[in-house]
Amino acid sequence: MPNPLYDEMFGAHAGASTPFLMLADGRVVTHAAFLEQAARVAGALTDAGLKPGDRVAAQIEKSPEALALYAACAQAGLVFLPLNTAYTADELSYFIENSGASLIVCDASNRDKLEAMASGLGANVDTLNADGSGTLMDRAAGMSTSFATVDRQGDDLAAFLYTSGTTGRSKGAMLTQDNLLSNARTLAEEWRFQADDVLLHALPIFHTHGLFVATNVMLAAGGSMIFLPRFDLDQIIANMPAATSMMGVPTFYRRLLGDDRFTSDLAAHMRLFISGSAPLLAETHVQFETRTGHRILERYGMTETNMNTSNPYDGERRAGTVGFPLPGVELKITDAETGETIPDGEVGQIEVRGPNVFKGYWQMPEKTAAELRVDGFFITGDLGRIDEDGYVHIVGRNKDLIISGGYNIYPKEIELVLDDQPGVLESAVIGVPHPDFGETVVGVIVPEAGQIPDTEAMMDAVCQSLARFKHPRTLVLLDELPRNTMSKVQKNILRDQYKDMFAG
Ligand code: MCA
Ligand code: AMP
Repeated sequence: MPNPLYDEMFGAHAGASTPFLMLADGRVVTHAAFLEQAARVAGALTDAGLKPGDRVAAQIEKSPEALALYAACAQAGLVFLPLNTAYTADELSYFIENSGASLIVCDASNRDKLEAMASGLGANVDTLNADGSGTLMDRAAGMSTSFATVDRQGDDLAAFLYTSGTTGRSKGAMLTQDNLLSNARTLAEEWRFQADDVLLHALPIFHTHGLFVATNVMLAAGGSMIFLPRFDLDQIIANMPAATSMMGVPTFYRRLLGDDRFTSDLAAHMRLFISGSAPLLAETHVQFETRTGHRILERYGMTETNMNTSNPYDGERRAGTVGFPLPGVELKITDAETGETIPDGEVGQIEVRGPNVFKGYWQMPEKTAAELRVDGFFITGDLGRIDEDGYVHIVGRNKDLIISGGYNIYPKEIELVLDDQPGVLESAVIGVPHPDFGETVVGVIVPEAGQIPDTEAMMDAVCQSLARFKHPRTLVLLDELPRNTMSKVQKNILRDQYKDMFAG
């Protein structure tokens, strides 16, 4: 009986002695060894009483074992729920409670904190550390290297990924086996990945880009990855000669261009550089080509949809655009008021439909209905236009979102914390241009009459509640926020006022 995701992505490599993961310390994990380890982990998970459809939340460092947990969930029919390692206990408790996760896998250093939380929510806790040690692997060591793959249908859930919202409440995007599989197949083909490809992998594996784009594409192609724990310029430069390709957020490419060791010689043998998760400035695209002769291939996606568009592998990779809808993906530009399709060339909201589009938000039917139309089109919240040659341009966002170094930050989440602080009447959080991260966070605070709020105490409160990458890099005090005639805060005026604060 089938399990489409496991069978095609993982099972297809059973017994293969080909390299899958090449680690910074020189170790190589073959496909066969990886799958044996995944089978052991699947055994440990089911032995602990987990049943198909149960959620497994993981806040763990990047490692081969962490990836084996993803494969094990696929094999055992469990729903994998990866979580950013930067999330605080406050953030985690919401995800765990909302998802109803049965198991939380975390670093041993967080065990006590998470156990206290988990016991109230009926979840168990296992540990998995960056070096592959921990209770999960201890139990897995006693399991068989073969595991009877659990039957699944393409429409069954494979993963939940939490994405924040404009109301400040995160939503669990439910991704099916077919969502992941269809996108991996399409991308591997569109970008011509083959078994002899070696991907330089320095992205985190708790978001779509590092897990479902980079890793799934390499699994679909049967290639290998130089699997680095994080983006580190020295490591990237040292490992590039052994790679054929790289995927990254624009910050990766800006940082490479800022290093003199990154020369055309170093990049000459590379087949492909891909960028996504945030806008790649046309300027970065041009500088990269001038330095290396390579035109970065930019693509566009979302947590809810995986990848929607891509610049062509053959043909012109047009700077400042995200290319064409992928095969099987329909994309239209609509009027935000009427939902009607508008003519090419005009700016409107981007809507997409296809096998890549998620099933909805976990236990949030109203939010699902507000964004996912009954005819299957998903309203992305991005604003764009299609040019005369069919290239899609993203020109802005219809949602209040900041993207810093490829991480999404919803201002509302931060405003809720700031507004709660003593002496604060109200706040507005905005994104301003930043030379390294693309955008960075600024908090604008309006004090209550006669009050001078303690900004240090405010930052402490933010640290307590929110992940480091969401923290405002500065707080400014203003007497009042600019508002339009409808009393809506005009963030565009604030963004304009502070746009040069971090200019490089
Ligand atoms: C780290 N910091 C950040 C960020 N990353 N602050 C804001 N934005 C960030 N992205 C914090 C650090 O904790 C540190 O705090 C300080 O900023 C500077 O850290 P630095 O050493 O410069 O950062 P880093 O550790 O080198 O990380 C930067 C990074 C990393 C390499 C760009 O953020 C990264 O790997 N980003 C990739 C994100 C990603 O995978 N996104 C895909 C989402 P302190 O000052 O306390 O030391 S999936 C997606 O978007 C869709 C679906 C798509 O289309 O792909
Ligand atoms: P998320 O699903 O939360 O990880 O982020 C998805 C959002 O990232 C999209 O809705 C876009 O706003 C943005 N995004 C992803 N890729 C690109 C890109 N190539 N250019 C511009 N924005 C992008």
